[in-house]
Amino acid sequence: MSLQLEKTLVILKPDAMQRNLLGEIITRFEKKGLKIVGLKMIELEDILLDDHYAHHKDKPFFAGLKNYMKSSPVVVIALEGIEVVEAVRLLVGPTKSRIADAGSIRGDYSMSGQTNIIHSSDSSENAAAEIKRFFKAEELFNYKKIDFEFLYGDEEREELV
Ligand code: FUP
Repeated sequence: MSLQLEKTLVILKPDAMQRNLLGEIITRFEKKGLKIVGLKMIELEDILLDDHYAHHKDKPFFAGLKNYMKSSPVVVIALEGIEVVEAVRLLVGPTKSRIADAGSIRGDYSMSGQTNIIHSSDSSENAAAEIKRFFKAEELFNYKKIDFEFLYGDEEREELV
């Protein structure tokens, strides 16, 4: 079996910003052992949101969702690791925060299925498209991190292609 280092996209939404949760959430990713390869604060515009939430464009909550996502700046983060898309979805929890497991980010910090503080990519294909949507190539960093040999075992490191 071969393993791959992959990337995923996270958005710390306006409510994470307004509720002073940025540091706590970023700390969780760092402590988990995820490598931050891109990070910036941006204001989301209609054109980006129409792409990002294209799967919801006919839903009654679409206009409200866009207004919420534009209500203050957001922080976008690209994270790297083995099977990182799945790992981050588990850390984030399901859309409806009220039923998210305690210990997950939504489970610990949110009560809402709308203002649910964070987005994370739901598949490797979507992660690749979302990272391209939110980051320019020069905003993503390829660097060596000194904890790598302790975060993954030798078998996992050898299986990396
Ligand atoms: P998730 O992958 O968990 O972020 O969930 P979705 O892609 O299904 O939904 C994206 C966002 O749409 C949610 F984070 C919040 C918003 N949404 C609503 O406002 N109402 C709903 O009923 C479902 C989603």
